Amino acid sequence: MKVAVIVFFLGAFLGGVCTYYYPEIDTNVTPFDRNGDGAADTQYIYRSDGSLKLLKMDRNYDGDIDDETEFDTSNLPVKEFSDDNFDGEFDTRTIYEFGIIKETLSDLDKDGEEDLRVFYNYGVMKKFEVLAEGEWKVVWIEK
Ligand SMILES: [Ca+2]
Ligand SMILES: [Ca+2]
Ligand SMILES: [Ca+2]
Repeated sequence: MKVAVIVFFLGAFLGGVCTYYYPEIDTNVTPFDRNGDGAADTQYIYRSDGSLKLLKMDRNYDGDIDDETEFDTSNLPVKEFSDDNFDGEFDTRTIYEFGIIKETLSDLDKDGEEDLRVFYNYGVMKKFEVLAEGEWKVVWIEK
């Protein structure tokens, strides 16, 4: 009886673990060659329900991914990470709201800390802020 209970919980636990990891394993990766040079430079990663989960791009065709966009289950972008100096580290983060760009945070001097923020309203640039001496300062705002 006791053994059966333990086996049951062990089974439930393993089932839970497998369910937890399963969607990651099940994701379907489709490579694509945007510039037609014979080398894949784009990957579409789909969820098991068929929706797009991630779009990974090698924008400068050097073989390394430098842009990753995450999508919600309606195929709308949620977050994007980009490596804008192509050194292998993401330095810009873009946040989307209802599929439209809302905010961009960049590490311009590449010291690991974000120092530029750009705000958007309905996808239109509205405000620039830079981090100076530990404080965010508005450098441009739409009048
Ligand atoms: Ca290519
Ligand atoms: Ca690249
Ligand atoms: Ca970088």
